[in-house]
Amino acid sequence: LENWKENQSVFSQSDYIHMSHALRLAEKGLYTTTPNPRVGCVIVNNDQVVGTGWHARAGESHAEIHALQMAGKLAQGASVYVTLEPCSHHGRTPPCVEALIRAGVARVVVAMRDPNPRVNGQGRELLRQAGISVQVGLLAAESEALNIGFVSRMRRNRPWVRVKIAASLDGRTALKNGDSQWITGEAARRDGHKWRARSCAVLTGIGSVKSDDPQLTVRHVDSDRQPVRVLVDSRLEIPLQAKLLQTAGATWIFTATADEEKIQLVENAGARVFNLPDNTGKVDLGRMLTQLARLEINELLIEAGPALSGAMVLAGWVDELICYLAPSLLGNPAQGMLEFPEFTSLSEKLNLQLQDVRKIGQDMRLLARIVGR
Ligand code: AOF
Ligand code: ZN
Repeated sequence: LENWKENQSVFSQSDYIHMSHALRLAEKGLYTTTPNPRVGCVIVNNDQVVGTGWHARAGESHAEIHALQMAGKLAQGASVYVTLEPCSHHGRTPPCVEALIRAGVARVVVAMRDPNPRVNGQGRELLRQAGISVQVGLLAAESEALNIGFVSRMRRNRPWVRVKIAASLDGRTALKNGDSQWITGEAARRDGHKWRARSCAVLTGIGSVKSDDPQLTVRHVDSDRQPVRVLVDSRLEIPLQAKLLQTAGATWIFTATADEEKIQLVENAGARVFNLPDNTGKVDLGRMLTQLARLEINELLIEAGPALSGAMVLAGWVDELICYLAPSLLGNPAQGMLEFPEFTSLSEKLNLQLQDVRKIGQDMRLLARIVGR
């Protein structure tokens, strides 16, 4: 509503309604569009919705093309609401601006500029040059939130990184003897799979492979896409029988060893190996993120132990925490959430901004952004 007041000179209430509709359509691509953004489009002629569309999969038609096909001749003189600036480039598909111009639309309302450097304002420019009225910025924050990973990859050259943690109310993620299955209930675990399903990749560490032998696949969610599984394994210790190598799906392993023989064995088992050492013999986590962005990873979900999660958080690479807290207490000898070096002043603490708190089954879920020190 506040947004509407600010922009009311430009956008009408019905503009808001149609753009909200377009955003709802865009959301249908939550589990499928990656590495492309989630985009929706609504075409309105004489106050009637004559076309709707959303982008389903990279390589397939963009949202505008689906909506234009549905609208047919009624696109002539119509207003188009699209959650991302229409593309001007020849990617896997031809430019949407050309299709919009050909269809003779009168007005295009855009939620957000396309941060892709191949578009980035050019779509708007080409539409304007063709005499089409273009307005950008309606519900921009909502569209950006839906494409937080795509925006991060385009603007920062790294994925949007989330850390998922399941713990007891006193913040314990496993007993001292390692037992951790299960601390949270089934509803929370199902919810966790939704975060996997929308991610391009799920990352874990060698410690978790050794103790839990996870599959890191999406289950319990209606989605036919599996995220890439990423493993940080500095000394390349992954057993060849590990589920990460034995179950179908892509597995990428980041290591700090140049041991060609081991690398060959693991690659023969189907994984892709990246050797990215830092100067202490561990994987260079910052370069790993740049590499993941280069490989078109938008949203990265970390489901790892306290050492790797702690290192990522402390280095400032983590944007968001998804924390499930079970109504149970495990006491001090049990393991904590994140391994940090000792802080001797509270000024060293990491500060978060709570985004959402809710009950899921019997557990509690907190979403928080890491804002720094
Ligand atoms: C749009 N509408 O629905 C989407 C857009 O390789 P391509 O041809 O699929 O192009 C992908 C790029 O197009 C993507 O990186 C982003 O800049 C834009 N996505 N654009 O006009 C859409 N999904
Ligand atoms: Zn397009």
